[in-house]
Amino acid sequence: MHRRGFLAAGLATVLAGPRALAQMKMDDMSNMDSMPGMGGHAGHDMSAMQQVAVALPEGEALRELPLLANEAGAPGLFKARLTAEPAVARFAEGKDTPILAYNGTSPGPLIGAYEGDRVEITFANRIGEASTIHWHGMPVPADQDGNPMDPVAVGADRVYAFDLPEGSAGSYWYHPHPHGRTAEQVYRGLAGAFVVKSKADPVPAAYGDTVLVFTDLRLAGDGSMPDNTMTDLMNGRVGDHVLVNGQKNPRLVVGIGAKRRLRLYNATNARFLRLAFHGAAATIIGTDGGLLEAPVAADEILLSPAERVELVISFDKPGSATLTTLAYDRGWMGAGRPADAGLTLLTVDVSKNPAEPVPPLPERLRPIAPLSVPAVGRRLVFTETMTMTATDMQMGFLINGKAFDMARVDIVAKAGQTELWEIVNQADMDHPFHVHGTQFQVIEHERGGKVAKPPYLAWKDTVNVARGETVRLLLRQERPGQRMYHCHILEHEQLGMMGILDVKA
Ligand SMILES: [Cu+2]
Repeated sequence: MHRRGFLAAGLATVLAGPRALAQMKMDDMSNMDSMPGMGGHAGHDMSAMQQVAVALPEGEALRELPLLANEAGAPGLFKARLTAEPAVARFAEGKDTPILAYNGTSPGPLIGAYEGDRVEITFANRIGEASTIHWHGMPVPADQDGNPMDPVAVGADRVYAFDLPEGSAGSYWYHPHPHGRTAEQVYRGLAGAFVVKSKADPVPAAYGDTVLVFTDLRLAGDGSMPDNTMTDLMNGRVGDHVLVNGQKNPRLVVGIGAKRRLRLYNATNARFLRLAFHGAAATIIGTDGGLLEAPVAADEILLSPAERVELVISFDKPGSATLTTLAYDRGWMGAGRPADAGLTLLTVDVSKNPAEPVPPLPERLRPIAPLSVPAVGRRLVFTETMTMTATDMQMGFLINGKAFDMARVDIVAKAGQTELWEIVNQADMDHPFHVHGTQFQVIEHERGGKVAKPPYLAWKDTVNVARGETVRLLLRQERPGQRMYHCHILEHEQLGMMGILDVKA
């Protein structure tokens, strides 16, 4: 066996070599063979990047996400059923797209509950392979958090039950987290938003509360979703269309002077969204784990995979306001870097008719207590490797030199103890770091010897660690049990960039 390991630094050179290209083509061809009905679609292999994307209709009225109905007849309880099953969506005219859906829709239904509520959700797995539901960012017990160690078998039901603590209001989400199948189940459609609300919300109700879930769709000529290619496994899957609540560039109409509260979710597998509002002023009011202490004006926002941000948008100019993407270089391996700048994700028509007057945004939103002196320090180093044999090429995505092993505990921690985590990205791509079960506070970014503090204190469960960057954060797990931490480019998580944190009581 001829087997060699390549360090990340050598990766680009190796990919440019003819042998690597040939191997990747072979790999994509075998993908195609396993996909019935693919017709002449060339996939996204390295030699066929000029493929024409299927056109999607734009400019339809923005659909609000369907709400998951609460079946509990009692106050303080949220009870419902989420069934994951195959469904058919119509993204492009005349083309049926087989997808995976929660309760028939993708994104899944919006779950809205209040701080203090008890949540009991029965998950019915009808997708034909094991799955779980992970409650991304939520302070739920470890055995209710949909770990890969707790699969829900094909055809089985299981109840996820947890209490939403006071102070937990925030923009969370839910998605599968089964061993080795997360990336595919998510890009095929399984993801939804879970908003925990506070009964004493300082943001004026007149702003509304609109959830915008970004997903990333790739369609073959026949309307089906192609399997992941080698390029997708390396970079994470980036599709051809960024959708908002399942629609391409939908339209919203407001009167001049209106303010809108928007919760933006990056539910894509791997697309980095550097966002800007044109024609309207954006103010950040919250992050993954809820409101900031005070609003912060923002010209642009980098929303890496799995991150969320809460905005208030002021529509003070008549005409068309748009939410668009700006260029962002997150490190791309090989050919086929997607054109990520200049996409219009949402268009808002601001009419000359004045909106009903609304109260101003309060100057203070809520206090955030800074996490204090850490008792323990940890260092997690992200690297990428590639192994080539005569017949195969495999990417590896490692933390501290190791690929994920479900039978191995990587870190043992103590519940209630504050820790300093240093996430060091020595790889050639950005990797958004996520840890389950809690919210953390980023205290420092370091790059090229320069240390910068974040512009505001915030609760986060996902933070981008740019290539060559070190991010330092303070973290405290309150509940015992095993937690996952991983890169939220789901293909990277699947290829090893994940570890297990065991929190002892
Ligand atoms: Cu990654």
